[in-house]
Amino acid sequence: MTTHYEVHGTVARITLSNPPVNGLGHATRLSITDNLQKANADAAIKSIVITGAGKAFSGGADIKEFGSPKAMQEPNLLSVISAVENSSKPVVAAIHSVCMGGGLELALGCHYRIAAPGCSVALPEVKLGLLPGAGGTQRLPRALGVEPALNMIVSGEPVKSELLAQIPGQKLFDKMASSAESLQEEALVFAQSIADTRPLPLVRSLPCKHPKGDAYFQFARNMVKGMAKNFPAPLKCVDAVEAATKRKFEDGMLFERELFINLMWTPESRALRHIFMAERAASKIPDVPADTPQREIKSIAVIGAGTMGGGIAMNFLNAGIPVRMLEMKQEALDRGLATIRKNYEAQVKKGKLKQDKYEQRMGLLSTTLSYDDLKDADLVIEAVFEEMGVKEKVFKELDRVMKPGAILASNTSTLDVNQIAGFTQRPQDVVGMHFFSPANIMKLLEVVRGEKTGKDVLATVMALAKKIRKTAVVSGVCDGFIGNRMIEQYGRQGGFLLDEGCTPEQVDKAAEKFGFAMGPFRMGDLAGNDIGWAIRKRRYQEKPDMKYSKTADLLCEKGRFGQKTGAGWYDYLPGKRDAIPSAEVVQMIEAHRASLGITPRKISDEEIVQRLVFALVNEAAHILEEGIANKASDIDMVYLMGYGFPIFRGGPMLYADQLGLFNVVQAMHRFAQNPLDDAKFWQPAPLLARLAAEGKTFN
Ligand code: T1G
Repeated sequence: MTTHYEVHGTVARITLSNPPVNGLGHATRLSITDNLQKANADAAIKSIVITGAGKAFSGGADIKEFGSPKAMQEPNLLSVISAVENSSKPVVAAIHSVCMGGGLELALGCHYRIAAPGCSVALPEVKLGLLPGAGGTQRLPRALGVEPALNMIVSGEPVKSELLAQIPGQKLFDKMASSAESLQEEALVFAQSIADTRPLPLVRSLPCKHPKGDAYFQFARNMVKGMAKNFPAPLKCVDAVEAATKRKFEDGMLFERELFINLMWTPESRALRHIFMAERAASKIPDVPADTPQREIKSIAVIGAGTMGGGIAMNFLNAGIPVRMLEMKQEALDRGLATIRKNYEAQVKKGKLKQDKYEQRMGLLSTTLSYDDLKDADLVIEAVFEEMGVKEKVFKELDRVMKPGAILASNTSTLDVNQIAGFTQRPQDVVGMHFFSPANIMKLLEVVRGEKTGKDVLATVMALAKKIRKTAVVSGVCDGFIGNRMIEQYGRQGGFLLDEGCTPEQVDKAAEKFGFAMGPFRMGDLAGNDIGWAIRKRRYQEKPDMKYSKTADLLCEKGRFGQKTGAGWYDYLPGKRDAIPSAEVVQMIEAHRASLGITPRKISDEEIVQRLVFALVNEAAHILEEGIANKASDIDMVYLMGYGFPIFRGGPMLYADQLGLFNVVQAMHRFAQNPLDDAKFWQPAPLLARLAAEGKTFN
């Protein structure tokens, strides 16, 4: 049963009941039409109410059905909405909480709509690379007016029901309920009141015009072109709404359908739908049941008030959780506090944060120089110097002072969390929480699971990550976890490409044309080339047979660490961040090639991109088969949220799937023939080789 049917006097109420958000999957659609027929066949029924159980009226079409025959199986959503419009008895939509996508389209097919205040109303299909595909682009402009409707459709953003009800002339809501609690009662009374009256004209029969027609839509196209780089859907939204003002309703519907189906098959929509599901799947850990008891987190301690410590603290302050920050010296605390204050004041100045909110957050922050003051915190996160000796001291202290049951987290970006846990008597309470700089901005959080980390600790940290609006991905313990381990191979390929004939600018431009926010060399200059240098020095000790280009070391030996030293792979004017190609660096690279007897060759952008991206894919396949990551979509989330992989491509694993793993492996065999590259690295990971041979995909 996915809808309930009840009779109240002369009113039949159909309640969608398909948790968690009343997605309009096939079974639900069928149940709606069955109950509509039932109400129409019952002479005692004079009017009908449709509403939703639980936390939504309806979150729209069932995204999980997309790409399967079920999504189009009759009655499809268009048929359901037609059945509502053709009902011989008036149908009233009683809307609350969430009314999105196909859910709003269903409501627009009803004869009347009554809404509770505080309901989030949206047509968010554009965020999935689509447009409303069940009449939303044709009915919403008729109900709301062309401009407010187009804004909602192109942005996909929710608007509160009470705001929509205030739009002059709007016919979206015939009545606003006084509260969410009284909605159902008021809907039944309203349904009775209209039972024997002539129903209002259907939304589809309302006029739809814009006074400045062509000029307005041209303006709208120009606006959308700017923000829709790489995404085809927003412009198609404009086309569909314009059709509502120019074509008969039926023709507009056919046009909308054509656009919707075309968008459904674009790689960009495939990517966005993949990300929607991947983001939610990331919080599910295979061997940690959803109902695993969580520890209560009422207060947090942060060790270290540097850039990371301050950014980490802000996440919790923003979520209203008190934070106590510890440093070894008062001036370090003062500096850390001043940085947090500066960050907030900048947001207040930009109007992104209200003054009272800022003060409330600062009121939640306290500082101390003594570990003893931390003992009551429920979770402590250390963000001290990335050196095992320092971590040892910190965790031994934490083990001494923290109350039993406190979670001890390390923000380490590469060090062994098992070894850190070994410094304590409570390894089950130790976990890695790897934030990405700037920690209060970057959405990614790698949750590093030690061998002994408790399942309740994981469940607690994953839930807390959601609370601080982070996308948390669980990683096993290895050097670099998921993202840094992958980016190391990406960087190695960048170095080889320089040795073989590329300039830093050529590699960066190819990567940025592919869609990376920043190519490897501009990114190195931003993050600091000395970070990679330190890791390579460690590598040369640990893995002497791992092949590296020496170019990056030569650069660092010249002190060219990047923007922070005014010069790196590129030159920078004082105080400016624009990367200027450096003749000195090109000469350095050419001299280095000559010293190796390498004759530079012309390398195509395609080869550059394939070597950079397939290096990520191959390393990720190893990470997956070693169980460091639980699923391929987790790896996509890491690389999308933390490393600037282009959203419209859905992540390295989805991108490889869409290219075909067979083609990826073929390219890797070609790269392995190149004597200047690392043939050993290009042996496809066994998992990748197997999937390619079987014609399968990662996801
Ligand atoms: N279909 C299937 N499952 C959905 C879903 C949907 N539309 N929306 C949410 N879920 C699942 C989600 O995967 C998660 O599952 C659980 O519900 C809670 O989600 C023809 C074609 C509704 C505002 O784009 O914006 O209609 O992880 O964690 O924070 O024109 O979900 O528990 O297994 O996000 O309270 C258009 C997308 C579809 C709405 C609730 N609709 N959803 O937020 O919970 S296309 C959307 C959301 C369409 C028509 C077209 C949010 C929410 P699990 P959650 P939340």
